[in-house]
Amino acid sequence: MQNLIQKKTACPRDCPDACGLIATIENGRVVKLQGDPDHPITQGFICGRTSRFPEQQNSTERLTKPLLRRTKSGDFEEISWPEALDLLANKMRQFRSDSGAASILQYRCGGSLGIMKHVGDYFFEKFGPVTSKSGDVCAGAGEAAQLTDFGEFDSNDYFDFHNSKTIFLWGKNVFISSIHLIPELKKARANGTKIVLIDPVHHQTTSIADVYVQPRPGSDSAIAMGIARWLFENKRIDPKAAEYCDHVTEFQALAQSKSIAEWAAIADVSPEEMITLAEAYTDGPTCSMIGWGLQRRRHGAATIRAIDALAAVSGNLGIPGGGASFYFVRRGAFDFSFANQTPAPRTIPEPLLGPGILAASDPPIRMAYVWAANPVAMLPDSETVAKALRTREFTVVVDPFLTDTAKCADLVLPTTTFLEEDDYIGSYGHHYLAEVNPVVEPPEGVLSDHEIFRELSRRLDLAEEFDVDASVWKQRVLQKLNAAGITSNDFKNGSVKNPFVSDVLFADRKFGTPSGKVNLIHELHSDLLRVPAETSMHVTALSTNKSQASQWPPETQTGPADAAVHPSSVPGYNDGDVVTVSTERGSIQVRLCFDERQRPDVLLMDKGGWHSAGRSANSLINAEVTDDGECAVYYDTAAVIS
Ligand SMILES: Nc1nc2c(c(=O)[nH]1)N[C@H]1C(S)=C(S)[C@@H](COP(=O)(O)OP(=O)(O)OC[C@H]3O[C@@H](n4cnc5c(=O)[nH]c(N)nc54)[C@H](O)[C@@H]3O)O[C@H]1N2
Ligand SMILES: Nc1nc2c(c(=O)[nH]1)N[C@H]1C(S)=C(S)[C@@H](COP(=O)(O)OP(=O)(O)OC[C@H]3O[C@@H](n4cnc5c(=O)[nH]c(N)nc54)[C@H](O)[C@@H]3O)O[C@H]1N2
Ligand SMILES: [Mo]
Repeated sequence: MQNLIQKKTACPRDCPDACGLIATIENGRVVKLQGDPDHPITQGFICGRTSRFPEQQNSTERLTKPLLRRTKSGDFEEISWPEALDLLANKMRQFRSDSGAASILQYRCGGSLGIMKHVGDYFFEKFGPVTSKSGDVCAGAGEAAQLTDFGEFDSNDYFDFHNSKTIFLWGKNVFISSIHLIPELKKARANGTKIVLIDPVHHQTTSIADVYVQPRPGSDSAIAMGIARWLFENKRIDPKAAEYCDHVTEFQALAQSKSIAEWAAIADVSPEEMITLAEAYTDGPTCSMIGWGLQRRRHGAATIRAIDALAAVSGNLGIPGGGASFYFVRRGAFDFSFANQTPAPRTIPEPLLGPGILAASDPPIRMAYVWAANPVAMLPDSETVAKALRTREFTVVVDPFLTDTAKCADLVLPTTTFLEEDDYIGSYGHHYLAEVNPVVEPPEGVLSDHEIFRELSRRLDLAEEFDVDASVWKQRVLQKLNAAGITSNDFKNGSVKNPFVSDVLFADRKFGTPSGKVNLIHELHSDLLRVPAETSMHVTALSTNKSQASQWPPETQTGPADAAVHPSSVPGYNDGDVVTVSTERGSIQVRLCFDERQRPDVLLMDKGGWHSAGRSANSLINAEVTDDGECAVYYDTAAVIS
């Protein structure tokens, strides 16, 4: 056990838990990752996908040389960094002077939630600004909904649910997406808190739920309305609701426009289940923990608004143990006052990236710079995204690995992993901030995103601001915290709690809306007011504990992907059959896995399968935006089996 050293860092992978990590290093290689026992959320344990990450970190699949395809039909060849950076800088300058900076698109997603990645966005702002994305495929609908309702989106303290009598998990699989909630929810339950799970997909979180209902996908607004109707009928509405909510009368009229049985029918639950839910809801304080899945649907924003309204009229906002928690303010403690001074000349809604690039004109998108993202595998309509990137005059992809997206590039730049990064993170699942430390050196020939921008800045007359060490930017983003008495030293031994948040959000019942009151939803789209005629299966590709989005070990990406279905939805087929799933977007082969616990209208897959291996669910998914917030409609594409 000699030569082993341990260093602390934090995990900037796209996950609400944003863990504190302890890396064990042997001869310059990370050999083990563990949870930091001192981190208040991590409490010493981490997920399988990240504890296994050292294999990916040290794998021979890591890119270490820039790769260039000199002609569209040619193969990649290794080139030197100076050649790669000169070429890239020349292209950027050329497109900007010929067609304007709008002819360049920069796109990044969840490869790292590091705060320093925003400095990269700012680099493109100062160079251009260039075309960028609008909306958010991950959480856009829920964020837009809560902005409309409350004027902001944040949550009570992470541990506040220990004050709840009832916890409603609206479409949340904590066994995959928030594993550090598992012991805490178990503890709450042991102390008498009731846990209610509402999820069309049967999964492991049912094992810690006292009540489980499995409604029709996309029907949570009907559940919220059914519960609200029961609350009005049984006089369980907060008598003071009108003092801090607008539209109480109209909301009541909407909830009472249908009977409880009618709302139950829309949600495909029994009236008895609806009443059980309503009774549980009134046994408060009741905290609504709203997952991210249910808003990635056509009416995703309205869904979250209905849940928000229920929390408001029942008196559950602004009290310990209450709340409608969708998101925790992640970046708010960091200072970005220098950025976002000049708006992008053009934006493309993120879910429509593929068709949007192809349709853009005046100027067309001539160049794309994709970093910390794998849009071919992860955005809807994989094939169109791939085509859009392949057909640009110059596409650059920056990634540690040769992903589906990198394969569409003209130039691929190898970059660092989170174990080689120097950064800060916040979290969208709690209020702790942490420092990301380079625990090892990157492989020879690999530059961090920051170093790439630094090199480009020298070639693009931006050196004065950008040719500086990462530490300079890290100081700059800390200015707001400094003013609150927190310095970089406070991060050295682990996490720092965001000093700008309160334990109970909206304790004064003042909201950031124009009227200062909650803006209750009082209209629903006609689709949400009737039992849908269509009953076909919908492709539902969800997070899996085996990977972070498309970041799978390559050996897992062979053969047809698994698709779990209820046997009754595929008459004539057997468990294990390899079949074709087709949608109006495309088709792929899958292996059927029968699961009697699932609804017949759901075809369940792992998210993040590789397009190049024929395993990407997104080659089946329509590119479409949600009712608000430009989130992706990931789970509403109907499929047939043949
Ligand atoms: N291991 C692992 N962890 C991850 C990720 C990963 O890829 N792998 N991804 C990360 C990312 S990018 C994010 S955004 C987070 C959150 O990642 P998500 O996977 O979005 O997490 P959940 O909030 O659990 O939301 C998924 C749940 O929503 C449910 N759902 C879908 N539609 C509906 C509906 O109409 N109604 C209701 N009630 N429920 C519905 C699904 O059945 C599922 O159980 O997790 C992160 N954590
Ligand atoms: N069908 C379906 N599709 C989905 C979802 C779903 O539920 N169903 N979930 C959606 C959600 S919630 C999200 S957030 C998106 C996620 O979409 P993405 O963020 O595009 O997903 P990843 O596959 O994690 O791709 C991130 C890439 O960044 C690379 N990377 C890691 N660190 C760095 C770094 O420091 N710098 C650079 N340059 N690269 C780095 C990784 O190697 C990886 O290839 O996917 C969405 N797609
Ligand atoms: Mo996400």
